[in-house]
Amino acid sequence: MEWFGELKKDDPDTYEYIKEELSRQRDGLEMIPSENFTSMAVIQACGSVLTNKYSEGYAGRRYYGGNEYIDDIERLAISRAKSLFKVPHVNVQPYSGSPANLAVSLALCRVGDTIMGMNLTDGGHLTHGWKTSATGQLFNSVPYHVKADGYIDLVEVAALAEERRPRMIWVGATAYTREFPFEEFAKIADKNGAYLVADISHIAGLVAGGVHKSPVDYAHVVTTTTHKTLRGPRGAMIMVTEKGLAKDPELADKIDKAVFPGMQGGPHDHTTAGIAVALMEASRPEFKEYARQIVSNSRTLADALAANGIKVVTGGTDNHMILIDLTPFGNGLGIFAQEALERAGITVNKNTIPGEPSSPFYPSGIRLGTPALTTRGMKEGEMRRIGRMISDAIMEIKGMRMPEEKEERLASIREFRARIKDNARIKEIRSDVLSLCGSFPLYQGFEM
Ligand code: DSN
Repeated sequence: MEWFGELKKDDPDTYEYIKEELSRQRDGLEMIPSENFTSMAVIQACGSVLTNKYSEGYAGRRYYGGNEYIDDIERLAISRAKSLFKVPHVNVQPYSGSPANLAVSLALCRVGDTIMGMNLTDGGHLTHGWKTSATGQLFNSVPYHVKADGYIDLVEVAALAEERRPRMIWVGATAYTREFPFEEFAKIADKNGAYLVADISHIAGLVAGGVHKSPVDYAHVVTTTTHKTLRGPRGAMIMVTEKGLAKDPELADKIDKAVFPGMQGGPHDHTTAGIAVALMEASRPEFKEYARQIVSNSRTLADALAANGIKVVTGGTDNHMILIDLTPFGNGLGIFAQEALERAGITVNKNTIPGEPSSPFYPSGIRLGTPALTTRGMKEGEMRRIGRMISDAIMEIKGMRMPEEKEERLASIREFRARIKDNARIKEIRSDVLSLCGSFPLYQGFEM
């Protein structure tokens, strides 16, 4: 049977959109640091008959019949995760990172407890206590920050923990380009009797590949999404460490109960199968080389950008991600840089920078990374070429300014979007991107 043959026949509209998205992924440089290209094996597991099954509960303890093979799949994913990350307990059922983090918060804390996490506009994640997230509304959230140089302010973390005595401290971020100081966080958490929870969503593949320190000896609980550097399907895992079980022998049970029945119903078994496949792939020797290459690419790209006159937060990177500070061009210009790059076929996302002078919706930076390009096989030479393209595209926002009024802002973005379409340099970069993509085929041999 032709793969997608039925979809093409039954629902040509949906089929066409998927086909267009495949072309978009193939013909552009995907540089959102939280995205990646899974293997076809992962896609096949996710696109399987497992999507038909209900299996509330855990392996061997389900609320539905017919779960013999689902149990095998979930056990396989768990045992691979345990061995890859060297932890005694793993839950692979969270639908994604945000529910995983809320489940951990509910398992470890009571409503109203004090929690600490990195401030959102400094690079922290919504679910680490930001005011508009349930984690910021249910708990008394005390944010910590980065210093002017962009590195986490450990002196502030220690002082806040001592003063506010949090029940739980998050270490992890969504826009932080330096190695996380897990050991220093553990000292602070232990001294104040707090749980330390490491959210390694962004760096899980780097930890698995041995190019970022693992939090497992330091944190009580570790959460991660599975679709970023780990290169699996969209999903998440919660891991309980030996240190966590030593602090509370019932921790694993509390986490499992918080996921189901606390927060979720039936697990997405097709995703669990995709996670199992991705974990197997991440345990192969070639994944270590992949992780090493991601970081080398990221460092080379950061150097190339800096050499071309672009300001990089902290002056560089230790991981897969780079944060560009656009304030030398003006405040709140992230959207313009994102639009210019998108028109050139380079996908990044606007992002806040430390000490953000504008707002999360109109931030002053862009965030980009190398996991997906590294999956396509690109190396240092390509990063230098891409560094030049990105710098040149960013130069095209020179002279822009973000107006104060909302209506004026929207008009200004619309006007920029229309103008950048006909920009000669952006057109040149677009053809360079296309030729580069042609040399690094994606999902070769797969056609729709
Ligand atoms: N949205 C993810 C990211 O892009 O980093 C985090 O949830």
